[in-house]
Amino acid sequence: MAPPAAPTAPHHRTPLFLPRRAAATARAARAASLAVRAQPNTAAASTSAPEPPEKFKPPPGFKVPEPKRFEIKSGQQSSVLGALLAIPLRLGTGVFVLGYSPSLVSPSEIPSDQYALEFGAWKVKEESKIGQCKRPEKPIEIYEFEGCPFCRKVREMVSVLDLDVLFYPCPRKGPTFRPKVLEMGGKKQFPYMVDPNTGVAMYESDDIIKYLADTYGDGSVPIMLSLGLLTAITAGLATLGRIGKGNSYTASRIPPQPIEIWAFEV
Ligand SMILES: N[C@@H](CCC(=O)N[C@@H](CS)C(=O)NCC(=O)O)C(=O)O
Repeated sequence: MAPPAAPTAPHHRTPLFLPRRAAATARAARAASLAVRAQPNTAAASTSAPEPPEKFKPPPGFKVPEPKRFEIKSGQQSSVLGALLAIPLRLGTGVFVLGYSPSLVSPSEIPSDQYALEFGAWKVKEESKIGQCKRPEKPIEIYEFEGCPFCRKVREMVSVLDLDVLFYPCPRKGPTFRPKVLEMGGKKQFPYMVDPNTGVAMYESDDIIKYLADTYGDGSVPIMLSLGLLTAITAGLATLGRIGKGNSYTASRIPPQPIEIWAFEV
């Protein structure tokens, strides 16, 4: 059964780069729907030719937007600057996927249908280990909230492993998903993870990170997520620039479908 609709993460993070939100929320939904569509129709298969693969189409009335220069919306500069504080504190842990390695190559080394950054006469070839890692069939479910440093650690690991995740925002006093965590795990503590692919559910950020690394990575955990108290302190300081945003519940409507956000935790 499809998981309940999740409200947009606060941001997700609303801010474009907020990973959490990494959200995954949407990606999870997308993965789930793709997984369902991928099921062969055995009855039809025996009597008729296979159906052509479904094509992705823009919604009716969609107009391709004009490319615009990057800019920060007026009035949002301080908000973005506050969020950027996390980058030096966390050394950009969630920015790079597992085994990321860029190299400058001759343009002829990049297939013509593949995008690559250009750098003078060179192109940037980007490689990672993710292609060799197992992918979850159904999105992993994570109950958490933005201002929680332990949740941030898990969101960084989600980014490192490039996972589809259904995030359930659980801000303080949040009436929607908090009670569910108490029901499922026995206590209101965040983050809480449920992996519907394996039936595993757990609290404790370090345990979740290790579980994700072992199950969907190569078993390694980035150094900035392995430093114990120092990891917790820097993750906590990284949330300071957001001055408490994403901690408390604001009355809201739950969207009928999970919101899709493509992002990563900086
Ligand atoms: N050792 C736990 C600590 C988790 C924790 O203390 N989370 C806080 C939020 S930052 C919490 O659940 N507080 C109770 C609440 O928000 O109701 C971990 O690493 O996951």
